[in-house]
Amino acid sequence: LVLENALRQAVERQEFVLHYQPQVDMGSGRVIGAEALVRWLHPELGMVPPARFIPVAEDSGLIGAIGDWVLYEACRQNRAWQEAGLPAIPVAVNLSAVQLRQSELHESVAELLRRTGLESRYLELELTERTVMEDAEATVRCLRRLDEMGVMLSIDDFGTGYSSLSYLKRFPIDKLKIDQSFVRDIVADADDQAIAVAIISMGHSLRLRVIAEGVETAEQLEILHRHGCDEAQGFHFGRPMPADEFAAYLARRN
Ligand code: G
Ligand code: G
Ligand code: MN
Ligand code: NA
Repeated sequence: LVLENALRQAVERQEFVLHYQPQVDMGSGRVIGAEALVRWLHPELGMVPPARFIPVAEDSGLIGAIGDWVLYEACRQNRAWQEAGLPAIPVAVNLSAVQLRQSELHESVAELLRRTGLESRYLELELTERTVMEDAEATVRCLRRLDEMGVMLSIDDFGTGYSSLSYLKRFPIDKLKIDQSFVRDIVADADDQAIAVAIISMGHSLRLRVIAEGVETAEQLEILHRHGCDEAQGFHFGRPMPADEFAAYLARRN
């Protein structure tokens, strides 16, 4: 409850910032995306990680206001980068289950794109495997509307839940994100490697792009690249960083 009250104030006082983590094309080495990750800078507690406050936000209903702000800020920032002449890349925003269940989600996303002037193809929405499978029929309808608008869609933490393959086929998604738990020990653990390879192969069979999360070393990268993984994200390329640092990184790398 203490955290919930502090979070309520944080919404009013605008204590949130977004950090951005690069996503890199394995073939060319170019930055082809950025994942926006929210940070809460509390005046006394310091930086509160999202893993601590997002669940509180979901239970208290504050996720609506926080999620709206995150979406707006990511789109506004991405549009500003484009206007400053930086290479145009999509920004990926994490959506919680509560946000996906809003019946008017596609309308608020359309309104947000109008307001910020960002083209829909430069917004990507990340949904976890758990979130999309929770109410798969409703998810299909919702994702179809977003897909028709031209928004990119990806499944986050893939491999940690259990997707029905028939639903995976019906979701109009663009990308699978291999969960970092399979990447961490991919060099030494044959089972993790087998799972990652299976996800890449299945993703490609369904004509999806596949990105590996949590890539920290050149050895991990080499194995993933050898097995045809399309993209990578992780500390090996860059940590989540403040907007100005990310802009400098993007300008330097591309
Ligand atoms: O940022 P960090 O690397 O600590 O992220 C921890 C978790 O918080 C991840 O599971 C990430 O998806 C989630 N997260 C980060 N930013 C957001 C956000 O804006 N909305 C939601 N729903 N989850 C987020
Ligand atoms: O669940 P989601 O994929 O949205 O969360 C991303 C989380 O993973 C963030 O907390 C981010 O800081 C973290 N992360 C990103 N890259 C790496 C990495 O290379 N290693 C580790 N251990 N964590 C990472
Ligand atoms: Mn994510
Ligand atoms: Na993830």
